[in-house]
Amino acid sequence: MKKIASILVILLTISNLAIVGQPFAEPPKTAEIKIKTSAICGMCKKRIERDLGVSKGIVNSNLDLKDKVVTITYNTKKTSPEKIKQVISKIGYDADEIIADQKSHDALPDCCQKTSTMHVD
Ligand SMILES: [Cu+2]
Repeated sequence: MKKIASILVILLTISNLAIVGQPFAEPPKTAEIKIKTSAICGMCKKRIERDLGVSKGIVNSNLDLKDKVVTITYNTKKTSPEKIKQVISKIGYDADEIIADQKSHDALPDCCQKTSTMHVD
């Protein structure tokens, strides 16, 4: 009878662990930020989302071409809004108060550059 009781305790402990998951790991700390960019077209959107996707600490990004605002979910332990803005600048786009890296911007296809007149609506 004692044996059964101890097996029950063990089983309960295991199922508890399974529910809690990793009991000692802290929950991932993520935050969301919205950054205004100088994106113009669908290529810009793809380029920014792709490059952000491979950047350290970025969990998810989605650029809305209507207002050119990219919504980014990031790991607060691995990156910061300042670093993310630098990443966007390095891709070739303005990010809020951070101006696009000139070299990266000039390497973009003509239609994606800020001076482009092809997309004026
Ligand atoms: Cu573009």
